Amino acid sequence: MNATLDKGSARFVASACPHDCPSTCALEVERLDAHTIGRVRGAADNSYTAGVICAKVARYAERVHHPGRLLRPLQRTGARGDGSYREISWEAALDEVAEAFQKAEAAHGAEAVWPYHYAGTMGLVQRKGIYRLAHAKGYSRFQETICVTISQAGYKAGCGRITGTDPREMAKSDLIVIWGTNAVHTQVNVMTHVARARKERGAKVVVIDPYRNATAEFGDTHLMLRPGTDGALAVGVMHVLFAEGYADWDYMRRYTDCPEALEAHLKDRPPEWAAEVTGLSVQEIVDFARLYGRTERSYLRLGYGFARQRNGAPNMHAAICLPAITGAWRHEGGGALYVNGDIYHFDMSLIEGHAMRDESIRALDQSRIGAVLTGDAEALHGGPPVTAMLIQNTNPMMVAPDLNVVHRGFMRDDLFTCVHEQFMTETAQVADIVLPATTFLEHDDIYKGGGHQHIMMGPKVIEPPGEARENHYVFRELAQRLGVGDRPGFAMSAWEMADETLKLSGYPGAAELTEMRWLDCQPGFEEAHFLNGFAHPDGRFHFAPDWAAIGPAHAVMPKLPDHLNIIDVATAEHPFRLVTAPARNFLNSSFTETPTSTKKERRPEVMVHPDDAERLGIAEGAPVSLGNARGEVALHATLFDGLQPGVLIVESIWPNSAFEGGIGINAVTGADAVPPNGGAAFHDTAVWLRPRN
Ligand SMILES: Nc1nc2c(c(=O)[nH]1)N[C@H]1C(S)=C(S)[C@@H](COP(=O)(O)OP(=O)(O)OC[C@H]3O[C@@H](n4cnc5c(=O)[nH]c(N)nc54)[C@H](O)[C@@H]3O)O[C@H]1N2
Ligand SMILES: Nc1nc2c(c(=O)[nH]1)N[C@H]1C(S)=C(S)[C@@H](COP(=O)(O)OP(=O)(O)OC[C@H]3O[C@@H](n4cnc5c(=O)[nH]c(N)nc54)[C@H](O)[C@@H]3O)O[C@H]1N2
Ligand code: SF4
Ligand SMILES: [Mo]
Repeated sequence: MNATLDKGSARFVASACPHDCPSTCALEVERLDAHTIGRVRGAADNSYTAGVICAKVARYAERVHHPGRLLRPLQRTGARGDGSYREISWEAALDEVAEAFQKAEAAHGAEAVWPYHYAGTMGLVQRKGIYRLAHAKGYSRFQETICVTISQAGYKAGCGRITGTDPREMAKSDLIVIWGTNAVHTQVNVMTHVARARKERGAKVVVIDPYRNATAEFGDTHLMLRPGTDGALAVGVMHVLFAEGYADWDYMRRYTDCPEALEAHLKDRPPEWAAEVTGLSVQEIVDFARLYGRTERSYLRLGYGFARQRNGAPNMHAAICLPAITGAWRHEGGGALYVNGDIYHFDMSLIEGHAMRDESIRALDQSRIGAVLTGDAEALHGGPPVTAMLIQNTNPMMVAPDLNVVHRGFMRDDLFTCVHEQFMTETAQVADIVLPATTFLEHDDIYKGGGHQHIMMGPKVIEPPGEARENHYVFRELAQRLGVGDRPGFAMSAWEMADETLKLSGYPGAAELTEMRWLDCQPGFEEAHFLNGFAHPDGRFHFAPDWAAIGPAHAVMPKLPDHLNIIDVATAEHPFRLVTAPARNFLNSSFTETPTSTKKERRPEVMVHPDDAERLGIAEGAPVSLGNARGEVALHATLFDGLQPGVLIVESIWPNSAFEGGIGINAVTGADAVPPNGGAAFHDTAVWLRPRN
C-alpha cells in the first residue's frame, strides 16, 4: 500500500530517502505509471525535511531509470576483472552461490563464509536481514566499523547515550557551531534549520573545519584548523571558559563527574598551547571561547568528519565537554547533537535473527577487509581464511581503506564472491556471480532518521526493472538452499517483516505508519537535554571517561580531554596532511554512475595551498600525484587558499577508473583500527605531493 498525496493532477507517493545520509528525508515521489517515476521532492509538512532535499535525489529518475541498471543475474566467464559475464537465471545463480558457500564450509568450516554489507540502503529489513542468514549458518560475523564507530565512541564516553538536542530547536539558538561536518554537502537539511535561526534571531554561525568548504562559506566565522587537532582546540576553549568565569559550577557540581580535576588539568593548556597545535591564532581561540561562553543558547552540531582521525574519539569527547562546562544543555536551543541513534527502541531480533547468534563466532572488522582477504592472521582472529562472500549495499573495491591490499584480496583465485547490486560497480566487476538489486522505490522498508527523530515507511512505489530483486528475497532463497529456510523470518515477506518488527518495537504497524507517513519520536525537553541526568550509571557527564567500557584499545586514551598525538603526523618524507572529504554530487560510491553528478564533479582533484604549489612548481590544473608507503594516486591539482599550507583536500569518492593510475584515493588511507574500538581514519593521512609529467 502507499499513502498517495494528491497534488494537482500528479500522483505523489510518500516515501523516505534510503541513502546513507543523516537527513533521511521524507520524500514525495511522482509515480507516472507502474514502472516510471517523475519528480522527487521533500515533504514540505515534515518538520525536519521542510520541503528540502539534495539535488542528487531530486533527480533520482536519472538513477532509477539509468541504462546501466543491472537487470539479470550474471556469471563470470573470463578471468576475474576482465569484464566477461553471461546472463543466467536467478535459479541457476542462487544454486551457484549456495553450492560455493557449502563448498567453502566443507573445506574450512562455516567461518570461511563472510557476508559483507553496509548502509547503501538504510532500510532496516533490507539492510540488516543479512545478519539473520549469517547467524542461521554460523558464518563469520561482521563488525561494522567503517563510519560511525569513532565518533560514537567519543560522544558516548561523555554523554553515555547517542542522543541530543532536537535539531528543530536550532531555530531558537543564538550560536550554532557546525563542527567537522560539511552539512551543505552531506546533510543539507541541517542548513535549513541553521538558516532559520540566522534569519529569525540573527544567530551567529561558526564552522570548524580544515578547509573553507561550502558550509564554511555560509558561516560567519571559520576556524580553519589543522586536521586532527580538534581536541586541542576544545581544550584551549575550555581553559578560557574556566579562567574567565564562563564555567557554570552549579551545573557542573550537579551534572558532571570531576570539574575540579578538569580545571586543574586545563591550567597548563592555555590558548597559546592550542594555537601551536591547531595552527589557529590565539585571538581566534579566545574570541570563540568568549562567544561560546557568553551565549546561553549555543548549539553544537557535531559531525562524523572530524572524528575520522586516529584521535577522533577523544576529539569528539573533548568537543562534547563544552556544553557540560557552560551548562548550555539547560537552555532551549542549547546543547548539542551528533546523531539521534539511541532515541529509537527498535526490536531487531526478528530481522537480525538474534536467537541464532553465537557470540563465540569470530566477528571480522569491516574496515580491515584488505587484511582479512590477504590472509592476515590477526585480522582473521587466527581462524580459517575467508573463501566465500555475499556482498550487499556497499562497494569495498572503492570505499575501503588501504585499497591496494583490498584489490589484491579480491583478485584471489580461491575467493568466491557474489555481489548483489543495482549497478555494475567496481566490486561487482570482480564478482563470480552478480545479482540485480531493487532500489528503495521497488521494495518495502522502514527507515529512521539519524539527524532527526522520525521513523517512516518507504513502501514499494514502482515495479522493479528487468529481474531486479530485493535483498530480502536473496536471504530467503539462499536460506532455503542452505538448509535453514525453516528458521524464523525466512518465510515472511519484507512487508510482513517490517510490520512485525514495528509492532514488536511498540510502534504503529506498517499499514498505519504508511498512512501516517511518519512518526515523530522526539523525546521530551528534559530527556533530550539530559536534565534527568546523563546516561551513565552515576547520571553524570564524564569529563574523565571510562574508555575501557567502550573498547579494548583504551590504554592510550587520555584520562581527561586532551590532544592525543597519535595522528599520522606530517614528516619530511610525507609533508602533507590529506583529508578525503565527501563530494557534493556523490554519496559515498553512489551517484558516481549518474552523468549529471560526474559532470558536476568534473574529475578527481586535490586542493593545494598556493604557497605549497608555488614551492613545488605546481600550476592550476597541473597533473600531480600524491602518495605514501601504502600507494600512489594520480590526479590534478587545483589551487585554493581556503586551507592551511601543508593540508590537502580531495573531495571523494571517485571510482578507481576515474584516476589515471587506475587506483583511487583510498590507496593512501590507512586501515589500522582506531582506538578504542576500531574505525577507519579516512581524513588522517600523511602524504607526499609532486608534479607529474
Ligand atoms: N554529498 C554527500 N553526502 C553524504 C556523503 C557523501 O559522500 N557525499 N556521505 C554520507 C555518509 S556515509 C556520512 S557518514 C555522512 C558524513 O557526513 P559528515 O559528518 O559531514 O562527515 P565527513 O563527510 O566525513 O566530513 C565532513 C567534514 O569533516 C572535515 N574534517 C576532516 N577532518 C577534520 C578534522 O580533523 N577536524 C575538523 N573539524 N573537521 C575535519 C572535512 O574537511 C569535511 O568538511 O555524510 C553522508 N552524506
Ligand atoms: N576516502 C574516503 N573513503 C570513505 C569515506 C570518506 O569520507 N573518504 N567515507 C566512508 C564512509 S563514512 C562510508 S559509510 C563508506 C560507504 O561506502 P559504500 O558502502 O560503498 O556507500 P554507498 O554509496 O552508500 O552504497 C554502496 C552501494 O550500495 C548499493 N545499494 C543501495 N541500495 C541497495 C539495496 O537495496 N540492495 C543492494 N543489494 N544494494 C544496494 C548501491 O548501488 C551502492 O553501489 O565509505 C567510506 N569510505
Ligand atoms: S539530503 Fe540525504 S536523505 Fe535527503 S534526499 Fe539527499 S541523500 Fe537523501
Ligand atoms: Mo558513512
